[in-house]
Amino acid sequence: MLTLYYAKGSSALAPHILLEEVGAEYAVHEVPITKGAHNEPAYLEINPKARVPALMTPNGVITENPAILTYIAAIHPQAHMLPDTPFERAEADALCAYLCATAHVAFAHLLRGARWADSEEAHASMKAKVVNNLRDCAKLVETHHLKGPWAMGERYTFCDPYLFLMPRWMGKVGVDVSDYPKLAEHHNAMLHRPATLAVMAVHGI
Ligand SMILES: N[C@@H](CCC(=O)N[C@@H](CS)C(=O)NCC(=O)O)C(=O)O
Repeated sequence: MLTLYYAKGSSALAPHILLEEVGAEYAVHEVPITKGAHNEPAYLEINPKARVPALMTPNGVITENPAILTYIAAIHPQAHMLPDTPFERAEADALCAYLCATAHVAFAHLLRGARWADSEEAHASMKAKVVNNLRDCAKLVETHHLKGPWAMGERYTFCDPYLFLMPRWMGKVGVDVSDYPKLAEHHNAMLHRPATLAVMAVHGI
């Protein structure tokens, strides 16, 4: 049995959608980060990083979206969510790494500046960079990481629900996804999948 620790509207949307897509047997456990539940001792025992998502598996806990997504894909081979060749697998991993280490971190500078600096002035300066940094990320992904209609081309794979998050981050700072036609088409296609809609309903978005 798998248990996904998630917060509503967070990046846990990605593995949550993938769990639905593959028809996994799973439970969910809400960790309301707006109430600080991710900093409570009980949750820190699950994920000492104090972040969601985390996935409890029969072998232990997995953290970090790229690792959680590939694990879900790997243990549900019938759902065919991994790319077919080692090269394509590396391309999909590169997209997930970029979303995790660059795009999500660029977005985090909006509200989490205290991680990197103490002064109000520094926080304001970091916030001011978010729009342009997310524009750069969107252009890069649109040009180099999104084959269309799905990230890896004709077939939906484990990285698509993660890519779904990017227009959400962009929208929070007023960057319009329609400026990026392939990304907009991808987002729209995601919004037509029953798994996406079912999970969005659980998250109340
Ligand atoms: N690199 C991590 C990032 C996880 C992350 O930052 N999650 C956010 C929610 S989207 C969180 O838990 N934020 C709480 C905080 O920053 O205190 C991953 O991809 O899983």
